[in-house]
Amino acid sequence: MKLIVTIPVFNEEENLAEVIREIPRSIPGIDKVEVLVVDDGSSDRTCEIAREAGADYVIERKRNKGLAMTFKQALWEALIRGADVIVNTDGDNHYDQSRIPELIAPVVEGRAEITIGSRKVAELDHMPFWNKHLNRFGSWMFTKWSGMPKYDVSTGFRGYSKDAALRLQVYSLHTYVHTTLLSAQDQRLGVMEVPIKARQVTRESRLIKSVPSHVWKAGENIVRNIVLFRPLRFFGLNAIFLFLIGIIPILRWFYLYLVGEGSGHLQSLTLAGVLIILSFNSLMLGMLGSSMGWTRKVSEEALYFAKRQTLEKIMEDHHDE
Ligand SMILES: Nc1nc2c(ncn2[C@@H]2O[C@H](COP(=O)(O)OP(=O)(O)O)[C@@H](O)[C@H]2O)c(=O)[nH]1
Ligand SMILES: [Mg+2]
Repeated sequence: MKLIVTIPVFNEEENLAEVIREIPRSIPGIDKVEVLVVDDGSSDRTCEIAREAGADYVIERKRNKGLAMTFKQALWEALIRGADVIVNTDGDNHYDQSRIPELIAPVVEGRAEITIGSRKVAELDHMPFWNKHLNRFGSWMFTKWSGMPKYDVSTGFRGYSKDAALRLQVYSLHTYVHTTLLSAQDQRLGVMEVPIKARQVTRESRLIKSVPSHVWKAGENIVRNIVLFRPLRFFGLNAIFLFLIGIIPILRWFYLYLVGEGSGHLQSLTLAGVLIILSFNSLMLGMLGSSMGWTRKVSEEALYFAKRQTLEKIMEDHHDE
């Protein structure tokens, strides 16, 4: 069984060597551990440092395409190099790589297809105030909307089975953390949390250029992915909300009518009518989104089989060489 640890990086010359060196190269039950770095157009010495520190594969990209696309590529690059299990970690030394054996254990034993190296964000005393509270708010919204258990959604330290890596979809250009969890939930992949500790990172975040821009991008990402994966829940809740506030003026009017004061109240009845129409519209959008979801699932299934076949072919050709 082969484990490949993938690290998507962007200008990580300061910390990458330490990260790579800390990755355990022998793990019980695993025959081979390899490290694969995907560089996203760094302008510093990241690639050289990755090689010097012992990365088995360094994939260099000349142009920055963002973390989500790089992560997606990293999964595929690991698969075509024969990975049975994949761990993705960050290049900033935030996570303790010595926890990798614990992180992959449920995947290796077949108890889960995806594991999440979960930090206790509430207890991270070194996370800046705004990052921490906005992170917690984002996670709370995400949990409420998705109906998922309360995971540490924004952690990048995760383990994936080969099948999960083939099946996961990344519907984002910014961060992959939310979209992959929703995709896992959508396909009923088994997700488990493994508690880990995270270190303080002093360098500036590569992902969070400024707090408002990150809130905007991550917020947009979450909303779009919820609309994509849980349309009936999103629009249905909206429909119920609109219906409930729309029905109040009608009930009020009905009461007044019963007690003989039913004339007038045209304004509130008009508002009620508008709200109820909007509520039905929202429900219809939910139904439409849900129908489109089935089409998406069919395409995803077709893509999964195509990728699996391509992978088998690549592995066979590799054996023949
Ligand atoms: N490929 C790629 N990786 C990125 C980009 N931005 C951040 N990363 C990497 O993604 C990981 C997480 O980024 P980081 O700055 O630590 O994000 P934070 O921990 O959420 O603040 C690190 O390994 C970064 O090198 C990017 O634009 N492209
Ligand atoms: Mg980080």
